[in-house]
Amino acid sequence: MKKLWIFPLVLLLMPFARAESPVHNHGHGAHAMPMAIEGTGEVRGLSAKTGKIKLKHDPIPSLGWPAMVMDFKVQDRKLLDGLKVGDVVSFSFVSGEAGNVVMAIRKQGQ
Ligand SMILES: [Cu+2]
Repeated sequence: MKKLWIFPLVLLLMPFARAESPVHNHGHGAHAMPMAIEGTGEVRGLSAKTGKIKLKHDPIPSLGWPAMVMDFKVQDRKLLDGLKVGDVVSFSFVSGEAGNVVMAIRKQGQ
């Protein structure tokens, strides 16, 4: 009769297996469904208030995107600290149901 108690045990453990620590949610996780995509570009605008950044990005072949100017959300508004219009950046983002969300961004050469 072992199976009878193993099943509830699995159910009990599931919430722990599913919980994702926000600390680890930085775009490198193998657990994240949308893969982080790398890009480079130039900052055209940003708003810490709305948590958005406008980037003129280079082509992104893995998505079939040509170079363009577009808005991204940022995963954390702190990512915008120290950035200004005109900065050349490399960044990683995920493209999914929540839109295009920058997970990491840094000035090139840093
Ligand atoms: Cu684009």
